[in-house]
Amino acid sequence: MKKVLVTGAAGGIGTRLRKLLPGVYPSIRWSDVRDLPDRRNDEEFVPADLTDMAAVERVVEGCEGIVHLGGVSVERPWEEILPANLIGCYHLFEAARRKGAERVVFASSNHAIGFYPRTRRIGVDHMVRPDGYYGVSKAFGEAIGALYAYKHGLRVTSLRIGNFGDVPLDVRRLSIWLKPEDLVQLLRIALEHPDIRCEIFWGVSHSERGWWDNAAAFRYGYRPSGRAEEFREQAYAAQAELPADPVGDWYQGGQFCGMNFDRGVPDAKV
Ligand code: 15L
Repeated sequence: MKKVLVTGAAGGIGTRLRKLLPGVYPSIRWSDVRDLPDRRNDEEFVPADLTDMAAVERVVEGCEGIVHLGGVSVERPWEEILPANLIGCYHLFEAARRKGAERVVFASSNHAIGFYPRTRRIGVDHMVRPDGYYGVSKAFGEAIGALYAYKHGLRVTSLRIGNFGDVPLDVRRLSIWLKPEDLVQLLRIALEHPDIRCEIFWGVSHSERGWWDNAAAFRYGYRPSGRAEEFREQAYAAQAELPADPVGDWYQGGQFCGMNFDRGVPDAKV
């Protein structure tokens, strides 16, 4: 990769990647709508609002690989999700096509499938079950990624990220935790593996209680170093402080599932 662009660089994952990626890729352009916290002089930063096509084209120019973290990263009203996550995502893929980028890694989310119960083990061939507008936007991103892969020749990987951080924060996160170094491993596969055309990987470290079949990522060489169960006790202690959530505790998407929940099927157990 001669040059890698990372959008959404001011967010939580982007901020961590600013520490982890420079040792891997010598030339990285960081972008966000807001300035980077504690930006260093040796970092290339190009601001861009994802709703502005011309700005997105400028930011993509000259980049071979793109890691698209940009957009809203939690459940929000549709009026906020639409411009940032759907229109912005279209702009990103279309700019990548126009400017001749080779690869895009799309930061999808477990919330694209949040309405599967925790009793189910699922793969990437199960139909999406978004647990909110945010989850819908991630399913959209995966779909438009596939379009640009098969119609326009981009190499596209969607990472359905579980929960990124140093430790699993609660019992649900024991099943979906992604250690930062394991994300870097997945990004390297997505940006470098010669056989990638269009893939969905689960962004999750090793979990004995995991819900997702990550065989595709393993086939490409993914070997997660994070082991969620090592944090079992602290995750259970944190869980004990949380209120019970009759909807969220049942589903993989957790509390996002219970937001604005009415006439849903909490006891359908499917
Ligand atoms: C996500 O997709 C969010 O970006 C993050 O804030 C967490 O809510 C995470 O999922 C999760 O499910 O824990």
